[in-house]
Amino acid sequence: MTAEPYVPFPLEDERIPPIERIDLLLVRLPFVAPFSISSATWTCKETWLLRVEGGGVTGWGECVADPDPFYAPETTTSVRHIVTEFLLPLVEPGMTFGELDTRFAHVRGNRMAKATVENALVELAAKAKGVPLHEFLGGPRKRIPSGISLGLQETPADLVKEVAAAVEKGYHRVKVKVKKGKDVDYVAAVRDRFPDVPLMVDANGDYRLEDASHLARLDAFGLTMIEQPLSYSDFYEHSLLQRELATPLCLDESIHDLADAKAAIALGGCRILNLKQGRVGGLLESLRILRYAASRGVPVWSGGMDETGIGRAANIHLQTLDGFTLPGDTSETSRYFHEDLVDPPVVLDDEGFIEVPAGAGIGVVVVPERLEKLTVRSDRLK
Ligand code: OSB
Ligand code: MG
Repeated sequence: MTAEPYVPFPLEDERIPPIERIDLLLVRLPFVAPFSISSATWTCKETWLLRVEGGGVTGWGECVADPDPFYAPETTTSVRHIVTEFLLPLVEPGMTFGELDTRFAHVRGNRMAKATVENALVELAAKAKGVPLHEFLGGPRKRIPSGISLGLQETPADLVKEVAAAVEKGYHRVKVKVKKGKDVDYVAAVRDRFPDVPLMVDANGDYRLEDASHLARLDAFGLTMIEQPLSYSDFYEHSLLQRELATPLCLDESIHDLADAKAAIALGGCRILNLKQGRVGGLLESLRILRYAASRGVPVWSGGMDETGIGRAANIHLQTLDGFTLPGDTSETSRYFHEDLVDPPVVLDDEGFIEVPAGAGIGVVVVPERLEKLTVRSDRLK
């Protein structure tokens, strides 16, 4: 079997602008409420921002790795190591993003670290050109649909209350976290109250193949999908599980790159993809996955990593591209933060859509006083 010829994206021919200064900032933003998934609880967003300055403009890249390895193997500490020791030394102004991608391929894995650097450089290049990120990537100016991810709750009644608030706000679809012992009863309570709301669940790998008949009970609720029911490292058992379920499976943390997406789709391990640009190495690899999934008729939506306004904006711009066929996990800023680093905050319009920022690059402005207040460590790298 011969591989299809690879058609490069316009982004691959864009060039990295001159760079005068690079800073790696560790920021910590308290959440409005703790956020729990089956494998972790977070009370704040703590992550790296990479700030790259040159030619009078600034590019920002936000890392999606957490301080802990409870969602994915990379951590803030591993990202710092990989970014400073291995990735930044490969960056040369004047080279194209295609060339950068080829160089980065020599560093195996560590795709959250790669995305941090690539995001900052792509934003710098878009700003140097004076164009919004979505345009730089080839996406039209349009609104994107909203979606919300609700953390694990104490009781089904608590969850119903959260869902009611989300529906009231106008979110286009609601995702609820589940784990063993907090699943069927919780979903049943939500469905009882909201028979028609587009609803899905995310287990973050809490189940095993032996739980197939239990998970099949979720088929009764008309969920749009079940996200990552099995291990963060599996495609094969997901393919076996999918045969036992009517509800489509979606993979999140087991997809790190295009090769993973191809394997998972070919095996039947997922019928829908959660694409997090920060998890798959950045925007270029996201374009590849998006194109591949579209060619296979696989719906894609944009996941989130409870990002600050910087990563949130990058996700919003990316979602203007064809291939994002379902509402994702892009919610209002206020769902996570009383105070964000950037202005303006993400808000829903009266039809539950999110506007794409119009300015150059990510189109949102980092507010210096808030950045200073929320930065807990700062390293000048160049
Ligand atoms: O599994 O999609 C996930 C947040 C952190 C880590 C993993 C996940 C999530 C979310 C929240 O579901 C998505 C968001 O609101 O940004
Ligand atoms: Mg998920």
